[in-house]
Amino acid sequence: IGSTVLGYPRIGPNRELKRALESYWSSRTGEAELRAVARELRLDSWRALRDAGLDSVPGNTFSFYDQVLDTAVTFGAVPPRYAELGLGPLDTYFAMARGVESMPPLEMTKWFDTNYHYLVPEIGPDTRFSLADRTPVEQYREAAEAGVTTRPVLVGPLTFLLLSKPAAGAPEAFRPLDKLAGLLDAYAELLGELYRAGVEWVQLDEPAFAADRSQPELDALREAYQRLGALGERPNLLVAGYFGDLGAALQVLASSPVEAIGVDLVAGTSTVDSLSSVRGLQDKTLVAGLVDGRNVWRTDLDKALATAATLLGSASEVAVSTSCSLLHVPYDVEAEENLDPQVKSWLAFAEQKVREVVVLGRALQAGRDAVAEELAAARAAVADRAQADRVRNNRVRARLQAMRPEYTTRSDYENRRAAQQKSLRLPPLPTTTIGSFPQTTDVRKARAALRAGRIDQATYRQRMREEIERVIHLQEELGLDVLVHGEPERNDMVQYFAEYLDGFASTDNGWVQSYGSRCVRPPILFGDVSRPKPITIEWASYAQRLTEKPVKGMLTGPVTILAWSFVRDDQPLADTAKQVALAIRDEVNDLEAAGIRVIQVDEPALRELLPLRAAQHEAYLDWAVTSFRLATCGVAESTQVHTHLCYSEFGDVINAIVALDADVTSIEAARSRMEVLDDLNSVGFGRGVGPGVYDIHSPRVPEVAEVADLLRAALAAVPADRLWVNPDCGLKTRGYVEVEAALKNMVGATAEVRPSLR
Ligand code: THG
Ligand code: ZN
Repeated sequence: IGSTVLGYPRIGPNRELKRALESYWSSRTGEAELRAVARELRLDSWRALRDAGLDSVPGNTFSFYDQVLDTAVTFGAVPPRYAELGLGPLDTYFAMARGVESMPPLEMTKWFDTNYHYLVPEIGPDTRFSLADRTPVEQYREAAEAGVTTRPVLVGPLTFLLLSKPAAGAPEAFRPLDKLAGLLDAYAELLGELYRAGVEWVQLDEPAFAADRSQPELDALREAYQRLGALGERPNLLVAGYFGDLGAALQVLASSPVEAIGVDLVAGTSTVDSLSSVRGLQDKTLVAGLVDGRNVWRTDLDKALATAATLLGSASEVAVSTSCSLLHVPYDVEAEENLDPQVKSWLAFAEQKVREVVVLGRALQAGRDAVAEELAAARAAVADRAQADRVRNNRVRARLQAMRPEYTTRSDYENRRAAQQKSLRLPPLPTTTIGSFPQTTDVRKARAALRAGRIDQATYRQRMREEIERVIHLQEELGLDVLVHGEPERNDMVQYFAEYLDGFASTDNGWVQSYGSRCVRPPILFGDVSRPKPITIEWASYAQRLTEKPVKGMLTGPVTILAWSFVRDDQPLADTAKQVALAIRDEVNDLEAAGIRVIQVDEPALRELLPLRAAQHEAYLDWAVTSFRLATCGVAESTQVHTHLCYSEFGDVINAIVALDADVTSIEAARSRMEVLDDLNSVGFGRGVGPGVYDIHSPRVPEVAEVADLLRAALAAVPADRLWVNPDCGLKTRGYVEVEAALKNMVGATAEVRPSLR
């Protein structure tokens, strides 16, 4: 294998795929145009990877939406309700991904601990796997015709089933893993076809084994790779496990007949030490994930080579690779014209990481002298970053050193509640929204015009003020109780804050796929964090001056800012989190001083950053909770602290939600019919809660009766004096027509339920 990467971005260096998809979805272009764009993107990246000098080029890394959805389609696991729509193959695929008028899409959730989302396949006792689609074979041929030999990449059968959920109506005891044997038959058929097409190597991704797995799951892994390994006609198999240490799964794979194992030596911090006790690696290729596939720092090549040297005896071949697919980083740092040159010199995006892998591979094959210049350049960059003044801020460090327990505690909740009620005088079942209102074309245009220098600051601020005024008046007309300014000035809830904080850099084109055609531009957190001046006070206090009702100040919490940024790798995440928390604390305190009596600090990514292994949960939750409290505990009793958490799977973090000690917590619960409220009760959550009374992820406007029913259901679990009424997430991605109608019904339902409380 020599040198390789486990995967590559596919959205296009200038988001060509995003544009082609959205144009196809809006019927501005047809299938042929979409397929032509996709083909060009594939050819460009295959050629680029080959020309960069990789010994093995990954194939089948393209997707029109998501690789897990692709796997489901390849093996015929299309739920009947989508097949029955009677659409062509591509539109059936998009119906599963995005839904159609008559049918919601598959559920979407986070891919391990990344900010990428996959679609959750539904597997039932009746699912019949088959080789239903031959895209992996076709793309191998497509690359071969263009003169590039590729190594098709597939989601592994275990990871596929472990990420799937039981289809509705499956018996209680059914697990998707029960269908492994049938799925392996279909994989076997695909491997046979790939072999006959001339494929030499196939990569099977099994990141699910970087998380804790039961003995039956490890047994299933053994069974699967014994079975696939025993096939007579098959390519060589590379099984890649990434996002952490493989633990016991590494021995299972080493004992199996697969030819190569890919390990993540960046997130898998104990893998190198464990290798000496793994039996059976001697006749295999070890694909060493030495270059971080999901962060943007230049690799310390000397250190990587030293690590590689310690591996040389443990396997028959040591190949060099990225720790995981490069899907999680932007394409090319050279495209950034406005990045500070010093910070830029410390960075490597996907293209640069491919170069690093090639250099490491050459050094291992031909010796360090063969790449002396590249090694020297990397050494200089790493040394420059290590001693750079701008990375350290002694004031921030001293502040954290001086941190005392009272920085992270508030007075008793009952006292706070009384003080807040006196100040806010809210009716029972107070109504509010999560913070953002629809981002109109005008608002986006104004932001773009400011960036491009077509309008000046004063004009821009005037536009934003007009929008805020409109949103405040709308909320007053609707009769909401706690208002928001609507966040027209924010592009993204993390990027916006990063642009105003010291220690962060922002990119112009550093897009990373989040789901489907949607991308984010994660900021780069390179140094100690501080807030040079207030960020949101001007907008919040402008909004507050327009109304008698309380306006809620809206901030993003420290954990979410970390989760959705590229973070520094030169200090513990916990330390970085506390620095961010101090900056947010300054903003919280300034909002209070400006007369804002309700302040919401959102932590939608609290669950996402939870480590994959349970042994690390406690340490993570400890610093996550401390950071939130550090951000929010600087205010008076009478100031009401809210938080908002997305996604309703709280199981592992539910105690942490209690520990955040927010006065009011809003969560997604509309889709789970308020079940989360019982979970919260079971851990003694006795604070205000806004369970989200309608699902904003669909354009459907809820009926008054429907919302009233949900409110009554919620009142069965939460006393009236702690229940809040709100949509289940921000309204940014919706349109005004449906938002006005939905909020009107929400307020109407509240008015209908309130009299029964007296
Ligand atoms: N911000 C960031 N990460 C996130 C979210 C976020 N991860 C989880 C969740 N929210 C993902 N959701 C989205 C929703 C919409 C978009 C991206 C992620 C989106 N992006 C625009 C696009 O691709 O066209 C670009 C936005 C921009 O102009 O900055 O619509 O909220 N960081
Ligand atoms: Zn949300």
